[in-house]
Amino acid sequence: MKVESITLHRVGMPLVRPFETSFGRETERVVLLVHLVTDVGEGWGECVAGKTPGYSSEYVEGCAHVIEHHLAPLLFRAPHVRAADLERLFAPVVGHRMAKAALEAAVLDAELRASGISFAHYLGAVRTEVDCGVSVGISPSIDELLTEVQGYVDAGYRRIKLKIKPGWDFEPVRRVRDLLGPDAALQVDANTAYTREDIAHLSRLDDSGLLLIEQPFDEEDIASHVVLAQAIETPVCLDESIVSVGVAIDAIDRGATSIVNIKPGRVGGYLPAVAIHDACRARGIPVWCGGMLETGIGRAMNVALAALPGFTLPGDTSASDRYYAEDLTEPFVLDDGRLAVPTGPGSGVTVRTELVREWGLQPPVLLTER
Ligand code: NPQ
Ligand code: MG
Repeated sequence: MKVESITLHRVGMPLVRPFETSFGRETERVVLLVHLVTDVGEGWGECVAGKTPGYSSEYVEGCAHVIEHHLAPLLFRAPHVRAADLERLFAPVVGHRMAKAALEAAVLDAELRASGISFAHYLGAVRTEVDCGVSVGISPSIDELLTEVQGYVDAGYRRIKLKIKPGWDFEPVRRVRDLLGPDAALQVDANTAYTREDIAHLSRLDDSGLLLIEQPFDEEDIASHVVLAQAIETPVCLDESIVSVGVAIDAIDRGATSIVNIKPGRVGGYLPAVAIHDACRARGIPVWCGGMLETGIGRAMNVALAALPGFTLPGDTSASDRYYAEDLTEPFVLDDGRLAVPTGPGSGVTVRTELVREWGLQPPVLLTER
């Protein structure tokens, strides 16, 4: 295909409740959307970067800048664009994986819509619905946490993930375990809030029978995760550290991670995400699909990815109403703790362009060749 124009939309999505993690508290999701017009049709992509560089080094304005000044020109200059060629096309730009992933998603969406193929089929899905988990933020009190968790249990979620940080860890986790009973799937995510000195402290989580502990240490600190994995019974799962298939294989070989969280935005797109899935599967490492508070656009594509055979644990692929009263596409609704994998061409969902316009934080930016 030939890319004719790229429009960048900054949209403010009010969250149904504040979402607090070890790195901050969000009340509104500021999201960058990419709308591509090509000679074969249109495509949409969603960028997972946050408003500030508080979670990752990438953030909305940084992504918009690198797309406008560095990535879009590469796309416009290419006579024939195919999603499968983008890693090579974007190689002159180092890093900036979330920005690259947003464009890859839009190219894939346009390409697959034009050929009548769904994301799920193209990526290699083997399921028509996926098991869903939910990520629960840090709460003002344990009582409020228990109320929120009970709501998600009642909604049917098949796995609960609690955000933890120093001062909010084994006590709330133990109380939620008591609420859920011994057989419920429960895991925790520290978002890099601990250090190697906390290993003895973290080992107290072993009493709570967790599925896994996600990313307790710095994203660049694979070594401390190796030490932790040897010291505790709870499986260690890396998220922020896994930025490429090479790092994934290295972390697995070194014993730093026995389960992997795959987020397409973090690794540069859906095709790199499939490569990590394949590498993990070949090594017997279970994977699950992470979440970045996506709107229906990113959610649709994540649900398709989560239908691949190696995704054997429930993902953070929650229903739309976990985060948003109204979604930018038709809503994803939980059915018996599962979401249906979209079957239509491309992402299979329709973007509500009137909402994109209404919730736009500034006028859309149209990019064309020169
Ligand atoms: C995680 N997601 O698994 C992330 C963290 C996260 C669902 O827990 C704005 C930008 C808000 C990035 C909130 C979940 C975010 C964000 C949470 C990332 O680590
Ligand atoms: Mg995480």
